[in-house]
Amino acid sequence: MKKALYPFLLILLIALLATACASEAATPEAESEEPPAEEAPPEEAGEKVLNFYNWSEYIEPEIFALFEEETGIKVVEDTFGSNEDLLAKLQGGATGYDVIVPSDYMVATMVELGMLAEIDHSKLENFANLDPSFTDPPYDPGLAHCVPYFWGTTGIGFNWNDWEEAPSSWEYLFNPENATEFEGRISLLDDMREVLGAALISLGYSPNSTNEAELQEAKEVVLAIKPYVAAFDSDTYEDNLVTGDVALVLGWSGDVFTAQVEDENIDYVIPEEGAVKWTDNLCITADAAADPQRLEMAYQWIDFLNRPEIAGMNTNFVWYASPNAAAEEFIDPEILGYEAVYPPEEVFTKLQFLENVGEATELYSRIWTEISTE
Ligand code: SPD
Repeated sequence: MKKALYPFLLILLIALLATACASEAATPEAESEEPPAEEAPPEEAGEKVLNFYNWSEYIEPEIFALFEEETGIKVVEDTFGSNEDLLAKLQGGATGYDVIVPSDYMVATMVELGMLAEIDHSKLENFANLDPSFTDPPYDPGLAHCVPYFWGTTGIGFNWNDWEEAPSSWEYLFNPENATEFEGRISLLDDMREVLGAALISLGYSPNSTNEAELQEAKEVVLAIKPYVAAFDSDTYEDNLVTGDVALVLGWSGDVFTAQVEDENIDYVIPEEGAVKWTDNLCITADAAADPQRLEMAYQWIDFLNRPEIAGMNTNFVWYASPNAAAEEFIDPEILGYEAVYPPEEVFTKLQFLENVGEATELYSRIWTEISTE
């Protein structure tokens, strides 16, 4: 054999050895019970998937794994930042969502539009765990369509490092003189009903006003502080409070409390003039209800979330109040005793739900667009 052939033979030998090792390594995989995903797409493998459309950062992630472990159903979560975004997405033709989480007034709107299934309470073993004060809300009498998931309030988040006294009136947020102190460090929710609702309350009007003159006044209130507003943001304001990028926010109770866990100087106040209270609700889409398998999985998911220990675990993570009375024993006593999460009666009476304002929704949208573009 010519010496010149040695390198080629060596390469051939190495290649043969590598192939042998590779096929040995592949053997156990080939014998494993689970075929690689590319050989068996989820549908063929019978993988059960439930599509959940939820507010951002609004579930203890471990719950997905617990549910899948028990039922074999994989929950795929997608998130939205406002009720209007949720509605637009569904009206835009998204038919794949099984369980969605609209707030009170949006439940009423979606029922009117025929977008939600009726709920058969007998399919929900844990329905009885709900606090009776949540079982007959004005937006969904008798909970015919949805099951409340969390409830909370919309108020003012702040950092004690910036304040000597709590900013306990809407005046603190909407007063431009005050706002100049926090130039660029104010954040408002990216949510037309919440922002205009707070401005309306600050003026002494109903947050559900359909009166154009009142809404124009509310618009001026918001525009007056707009130069000092860093962002209209519903997703990251709690992080920005922690970093100090914002000093004053219009925010949702639990989001601000999760910021407080990071920095104890952060606090939340429900203004003395009153504020918006809300529930977010687990609802089955009409699309899912048309398919018996999707419908069944949706019931399983809603019922699982209403198990006392799961609902308790969820509140301990997101810091929003649970409408599930049986969950109380699983909720951290610190959260239960926190008046800003579970407001006392005298504060509770000053809270109002946002309502479906019907045709005036267009007026709200127009004013919201004017605020955004001015
Ligand atoms: N981070 C999720 C917060 C969800 C709050 N939903 C409030 C809706 C009020 N209309």
